[in-house]
Amino acid sequence: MQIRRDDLLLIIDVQNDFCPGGALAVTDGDAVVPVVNRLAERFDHVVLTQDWHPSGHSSFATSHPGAAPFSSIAMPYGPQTLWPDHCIQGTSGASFHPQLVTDRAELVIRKGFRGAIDSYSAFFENDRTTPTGLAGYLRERGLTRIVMAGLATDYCVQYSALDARRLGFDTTIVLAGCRAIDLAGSLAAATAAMAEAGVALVDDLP
Ligand code: VGL
Ligand code: ZN
Repeated sequence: MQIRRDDLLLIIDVQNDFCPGGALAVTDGDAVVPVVNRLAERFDHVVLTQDWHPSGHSSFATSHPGAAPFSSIAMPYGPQTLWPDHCIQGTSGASFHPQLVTDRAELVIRKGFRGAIDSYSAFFENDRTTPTGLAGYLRERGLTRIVMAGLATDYCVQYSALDARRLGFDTTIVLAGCRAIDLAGSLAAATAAMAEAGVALVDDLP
């Protein structure tokens, strides 16, 4: 694709807890930082998301006695994977990776800040109906094409991309700028679901 002036780069959750040494480290997660920085220089619109949980969040295994991290439970809004405690508001784990260049970001969407519900997607919480406000922002600004990269391919990037398509945005994922958690085949499932939904999956931008 050819980058246009009204294209948006949406950078998902490039935070310390998703990088090596973090509480929910994604293998090679920090490798996305130079790729994303290079992409950001080429876009006129950059938006970041930040996973931002209160301590004791309902997506944490520690909030469910006897439950193991990476197991799944039934929540009122559907199945929910339980995670190690991560991205707790105000902690260094929740901070952006120190080498991520955030200066040109025009908006930071924080998500997962309600105790009773998780939010993988930049657009909707995990009930798939409670909006974060990002779609309204993009519509009001007249931005219709989204390029995404970040962490993790099979969770927050995938959910954001599927919601973007559902909302009618033209959506491209730059795989060189993404890394996956890959629980039980979740990366292959995510890749198939995104392709099926009309998300363009590209290795890098020319
Ligand atoms: C994420 C699991 C829990 C992500 C966030 O950014 O992909 N995954 N919270
Ligand atoms: Zn989270």
